[in-house]
Amino acid sequence: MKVTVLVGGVGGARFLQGVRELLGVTPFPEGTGPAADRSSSDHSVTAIVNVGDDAWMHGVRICPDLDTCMYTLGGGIDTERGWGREAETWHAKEELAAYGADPDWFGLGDRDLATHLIRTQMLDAGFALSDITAALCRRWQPGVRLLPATDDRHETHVVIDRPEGEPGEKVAIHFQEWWVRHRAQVPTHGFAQVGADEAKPAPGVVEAVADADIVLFAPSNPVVSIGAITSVPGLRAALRTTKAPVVGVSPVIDNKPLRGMADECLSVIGVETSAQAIAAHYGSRSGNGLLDGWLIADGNVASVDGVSIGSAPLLMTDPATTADMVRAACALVGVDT
Ligand code: GDP
Ligand code: FO1
Ligand code: CA
Repeated sequence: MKVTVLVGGVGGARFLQGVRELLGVTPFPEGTGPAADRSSSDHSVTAIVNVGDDAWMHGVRICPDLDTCMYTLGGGIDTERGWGREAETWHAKEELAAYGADPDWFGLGDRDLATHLIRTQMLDAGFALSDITAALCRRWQPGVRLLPATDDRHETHVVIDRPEGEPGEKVAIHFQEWWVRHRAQVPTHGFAQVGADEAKPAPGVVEAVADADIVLFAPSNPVVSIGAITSVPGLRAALRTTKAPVVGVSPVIDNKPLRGMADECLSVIGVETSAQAIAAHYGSRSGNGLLDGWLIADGNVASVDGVSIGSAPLLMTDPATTADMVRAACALVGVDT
């Protein structure tokens, strides 16, 4: 079976652990790693990963959601923080601060920096982000094919009131500045993808959607993770036309996101923080939207015409529990796992 999952960072990575637990490992890059020597799994899992968070900092390219997925699945993540490397040290950050280097609000860990240095060297040498990701995954063996949604620039920027500006004056800042520096606590008007006009899906992305047996939306941030992926030109059309059923999993339980600032993002686009409102925002494929199925937490309610609604425990406490959640998402549209 071919399973394709749209993912952001922490929520996406934990969901992928459940998918891998349920279906077994996918050799990635093809022909390498533990799964290559075993024909134990007839399944293949492809993750289409958000790149809207990506940024240049101190001359290196950071891809937080790709790295969060890679480190989580590869066993190198700092599980407390949810991003960056375990056993991290911060000497480079301290030295940069001693020089007064900008930005001083973003932390690059010493171990993590190695990933960014290799990525940046490969970008400079002309490699595509999708090829670089495959190269980095030779080390981490995530057991899932990780594809950036696009190899092109497609960064999320956030429109806020210009600090100390005239009333009504606005400015767009990079998503990381909004998220990390301002913690989303500034008057905010909207999101925009910089580069969206030119961007195209990375190689393999449209095929992964078109040829899938099921497409899943991880319980990732509906706005700046899933929304940023579906705004890559061609992605929405691929999702609307695939023969595979498309099933989303709610990132919200009892009207609260589990972590992160999904509620701030949702309120900017005028969507309530509820399983119902997020499902209505994604919409039904039988209408103009993206979903055939929507999995919500036991005890919650949602109803959208044309969308099958199911419920299950949605806390991703460990890969085995998350695997049950993935199984429930598949069963909702009659896909046996
Ligand atoms: P980010 O890129 O690191 O912000 O991570 P994602 O966009 O992939 O996921 C963030 C979302 O994951 C948040 O909105 C959380 O509500 C959701 N999330 C985190 N843990 C859980 C969980 O255990 N269950 C569910 N259903 N959602 C979760
Ligand atoms: N999040 C922070 O809150 N502060 C940081 O200094 C920070 C650094 C950082 C470096 C690499 C990386 O992959 C992620 C990093 N994050 C940091 C997390 C990241 O900003 C966000 O959580 C995501 O982009 C939202 O998904
Ligand atoms: Ca993210």
